[in-house]
Amino acid sequence: MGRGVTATTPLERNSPKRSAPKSVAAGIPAVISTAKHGIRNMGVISSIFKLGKLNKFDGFDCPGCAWPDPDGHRTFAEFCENGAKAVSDEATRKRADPEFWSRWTVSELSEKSDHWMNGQGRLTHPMILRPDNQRYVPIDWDDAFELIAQELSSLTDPNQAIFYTSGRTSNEAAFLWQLLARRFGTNNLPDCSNMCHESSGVALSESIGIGKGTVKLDDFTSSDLILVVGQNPGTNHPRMLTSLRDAKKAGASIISINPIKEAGMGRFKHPQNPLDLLGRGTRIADEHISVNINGDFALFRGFAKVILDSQQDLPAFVSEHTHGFDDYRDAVMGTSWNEVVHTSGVDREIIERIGEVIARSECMISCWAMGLTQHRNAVATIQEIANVSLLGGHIGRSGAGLCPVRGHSNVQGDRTVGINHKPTMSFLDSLSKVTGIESPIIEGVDVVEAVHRMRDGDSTVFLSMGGNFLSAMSDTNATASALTNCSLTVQISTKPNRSHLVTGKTALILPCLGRTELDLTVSGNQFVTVENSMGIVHSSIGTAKPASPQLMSEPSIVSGIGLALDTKCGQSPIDWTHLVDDYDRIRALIEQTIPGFDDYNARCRNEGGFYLPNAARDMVFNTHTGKANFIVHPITSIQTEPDHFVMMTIRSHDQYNTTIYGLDDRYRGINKGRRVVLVNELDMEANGWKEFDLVNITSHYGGAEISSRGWYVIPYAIPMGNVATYFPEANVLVPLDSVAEGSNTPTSKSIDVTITTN
Ligand SMILES: Nc1nc2c(c(=O)[nH]1)N[C@H]1C(S)=C(S)[C@@H](COP(=O)(O)OP(=O)(O)OC[C@H]3O[C@@H](n4cnc5c(=O)[nH]c(N)nc54)[C@H](O)[C@@H]3O)O[C@H]1N2
Ligand SMILES: Nc1nc2c(c(=O)[nH]1)N[C@H]1C(S)=C(S)[C@@H](COP(=O)(O)OP(=O)(O)OC[C@H]3O[C@@H](n4cnc5c(=O)[nH]c(N)nc54)[C@H](O)[C@@H]3O)O[C@H]1N2
Ligand SMILES: [Mo]
Repeated sequence: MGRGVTATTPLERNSPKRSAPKSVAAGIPAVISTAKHGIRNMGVISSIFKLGKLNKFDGFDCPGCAWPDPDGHRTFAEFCENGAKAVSDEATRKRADPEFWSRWTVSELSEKSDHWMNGQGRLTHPMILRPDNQRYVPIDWDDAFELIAQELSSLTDPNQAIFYTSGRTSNEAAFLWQLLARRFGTNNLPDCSNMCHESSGVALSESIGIGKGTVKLDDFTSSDLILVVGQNPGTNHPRMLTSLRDAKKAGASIISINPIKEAGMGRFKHPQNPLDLLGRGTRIADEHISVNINGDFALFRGFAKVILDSQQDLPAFVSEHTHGFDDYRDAVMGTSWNEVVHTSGVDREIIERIGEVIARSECMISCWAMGLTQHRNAVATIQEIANVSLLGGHIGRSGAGLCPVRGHSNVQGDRTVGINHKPTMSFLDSLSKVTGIESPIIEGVDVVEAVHRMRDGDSTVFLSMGGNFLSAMSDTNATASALTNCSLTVQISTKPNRSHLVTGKTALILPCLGRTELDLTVSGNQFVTVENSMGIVHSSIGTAKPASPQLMSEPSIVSGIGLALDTKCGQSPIDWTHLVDDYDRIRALIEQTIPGFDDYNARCRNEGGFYLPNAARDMVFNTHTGKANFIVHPITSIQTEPDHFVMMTIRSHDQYNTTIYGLDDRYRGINKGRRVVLVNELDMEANGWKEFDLVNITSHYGGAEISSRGWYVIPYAIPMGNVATYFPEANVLVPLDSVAEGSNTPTSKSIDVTITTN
């Protein structure tokens, strides 16, 4: 690798420790853990102040996840342990300043762990790594913008540039970012949702005519059955546990479908409710179904068999609002129980019992996250869940619906405002009309295609609005060779990460304000807007003093690049400075370009914001048939050789994607280490492995192999033949071309592996 930099994370010298997995989520330990993080990072006073502003109407949106806040009312502060960690991580007093960057070469830094890197604190100055240099040095903002414009203008084809986006970016910054890319002439706008909920978007657009979920938060308390499939809310969406608890109290049954029993689906104690903290907590899941990794399609097909068997007449919803029922019924009836049971790994008796519960449900909500989206057949699996929901008419009805639970706090909003490598013609036309630019019409690349293009030398400038592309992407070494092949890589970031080390010949770090910080322009402190998982757009305003006077806001960085580009490539019709002086002007452009944002500036100032239109919720299905579609696929799942394992890569409790807060996974009882592989005890016995044995893992795809050494074996209650590792460490093992059909999402949850000892 150029500059002697290692792309993958270093091995861990000491073996991890183990304690019993937890069955209760949140409660006192979570409060203590929150306090610890808050206090350690920013002091008691500022910690209380900051959390007081978190997710309040006049505060900032929690950067932790995209779970919505209650409509109309909020508790003292709607926050959770992991939201608090995200906030205090941004508010750290430590600084990765020019002195820090002068102390280390990038190659030395690449030997450090991600936990250590993040612990160095906030970035403070724009920095440059010049060709053949080993250390970053400071650069003036104007010089940085000039250099980017110079590189971009020297490209012979605009598609040689790539504009990546991570989902923490606000609507305003994201709109400007796509405007910059399209003004330059490319739709190369890959984003983190390509690795995340792309499969949900593709699947639901075909099934119900909108690539988003259909439920509102209130639906949870009027639902009688909630399925939580392939999701770990206790860690990744802790505030969802409050909604599940309330749903439970209002009479809903909750079923968890997951290869492992996650703590949050056991019992839950609300961290801000003193009575809850003293008691045993509320039991969340009534039933846990331990499905094989990637066995969900078969499981839901089994449910469909039971439902169809129990239905006397065709429900009115099916005849009035759907298309394709007869073909679907034939496919379901033609599926054998043997195939269902064998592929799902779930007993027929259980499928029949739960199938009956689903058949009887009047209003069912199905929630899912990465456990469904990151498989080869992810789109088909999500469409099968949609099929099962259509059978019972669980759409457009109070208490029912489809609920893909988004990850990054504004990943859904970024898409809505135009971060899309495959934009519709109507969006492009509208953008041209409103802004005066000539929108490019050639389809852009997603993350996987972007790696291919850079690796092949077809794209040579990579600009990143947030995120950590190197570590988040699959096939770390392939991604590294793509990035190092570039002439320029630019990272707009808040904290140091590995994408600052594995870079193009020239690399820039442009440090920006975080969501918690004051964003002052000539027109005063600006707020931004974000869209949560349920399609509510609302405001977020920072109040904290910026980590460094040198920081610029994301919109002003885009404007800086835009202005420099105008100087180099000829004037564009966009008045960048005017736009970023007052974000109302950016919102006015969004309103004119994108349907659903009427009175944007007024409505985003309302307490709680406003809902974007959602046709499917109103029983209008904008599909090619004009109805909700049953879509038929044959049952599939990952096939492996008998001595192979299927590996899923998951998040621990102490991380936010590639940002590692600590080395403990408290709920799963794994401490002081992350290079672990969770294995069923019977598989350990059969292979002669003992707890903490060091093993090597090799992934297999299309005849090629990738090996990674130094993983500690941990016995865990996971189906036989299945294993789990943490992301991003295990990303090196996810083959670049192993992707979901239809969405091209890396199959981070189904990797064919073998495990060996030295
Ligand atoms: N604290 C914290 N919060 C976060 C994040 C974070 O890293 N930390 N990340 C944010 C982001 S971007 C996202 S996308 C979300 C991610 O939220 P999740 O999707 O909950 O995250 P993962 O850890 O990837 O968990 C996937 C879950 O799916 C299960 N699973 C894996 N394979 C299968 C399968 O084949 N079938 C079924 N039924 N289950 C399966 C795993 O056991 C695990 O419980 O969280 C967001 N919130
Ligand atoms: N194997 C495997 N791989 C996965 C996944 C998996 O489950 N398994 N999950 C995938 C998923 S769901 C996702 S969403 C992606 C995540 O991919 P990304 O979104 O690219 O990665 P993050 O780790 O969230 O990005 C962290 C960095 O963002 C920067 N940052 C934080 N806050 C801000 C801000 O306010 N502004 C700016 N400009 N920068 C900021 C910081 O510098 C930090 O280092 O990873 C994917 N990769
Ligand atoms: Mo995500």
